[in-house]
Amino acid sequence: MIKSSVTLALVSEIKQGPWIYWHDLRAAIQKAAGLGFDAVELFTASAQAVDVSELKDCLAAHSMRISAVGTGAGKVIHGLTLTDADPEIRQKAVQFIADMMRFGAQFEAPSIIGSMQGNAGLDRVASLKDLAASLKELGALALSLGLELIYEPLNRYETNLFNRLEGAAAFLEAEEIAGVGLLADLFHMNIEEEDLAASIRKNAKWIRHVHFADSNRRPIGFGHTEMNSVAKALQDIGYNGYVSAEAFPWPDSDGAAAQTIHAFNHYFKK
Ligand code: LER
Ligand code: MN
Repeated sequence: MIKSSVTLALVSEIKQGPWIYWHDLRAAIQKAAGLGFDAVELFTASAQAVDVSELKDCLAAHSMRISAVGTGAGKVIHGLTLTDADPEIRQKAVQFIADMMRFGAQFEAPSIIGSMQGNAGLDRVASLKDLAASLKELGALALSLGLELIYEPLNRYETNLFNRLEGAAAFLEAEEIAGVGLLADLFHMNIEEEDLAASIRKNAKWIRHVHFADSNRRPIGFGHTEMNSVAKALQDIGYNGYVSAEAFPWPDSDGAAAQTIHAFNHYFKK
């Protein structure tokens, strides 16, 4: 069964971005549970930013789960990426992600590598070699934690590494990287893919998580992405992970969350 999730940003330095709920962990979990979401996806400043037992209590009180944890704060706050030219920075990036993975694993939540992938430098072959080495190490860690790591192709304005599911899947396969699957972010896909549903079908075996956002990154229903075929593709491939709203809080957090669960129920709870 496909499950619903909504994002929560807890990084005080970041004031805007594609997250539905902001800053208040307890209030967000309570509101998300009230609307009927299955889970919350966390964007935190670091692995230490959230008190584990407090979060566990809060989730238990509302029968909620953590769908995934984002690692992007490593780049946004600390300037770390897996493809930096400086090996010391790459090593710190791996460490930051590994710490986030251990944090998430306490909630059976996989970690996402989005902006932490960085960009290929002038020597693309060398950058891809660095990326493969890090993903191998982190994929092995994910498997040892009983999880998989989720790698996210981003649109061309955010990375020059992999913009489409197909290229990322071919890379993981060619490099024999174990323990790493893909994230299908419908916003990035709307920019890069020819046909979202066809790409989902073609790359079905790699998809571990979905970011649920419309063409303009507002909640689904507030843009022009043709969702019927996307929802049908996810259902047809037997996807049973989370569809997680990583969208702007438009018109505001509560309105965005309400629209998202309305859209989720419409497309996935028929
Ligand atoms: C992260 O999930 C994402 O989609 C990126 O656009 C954030 O930089
Ligand atoms: Mn995303």
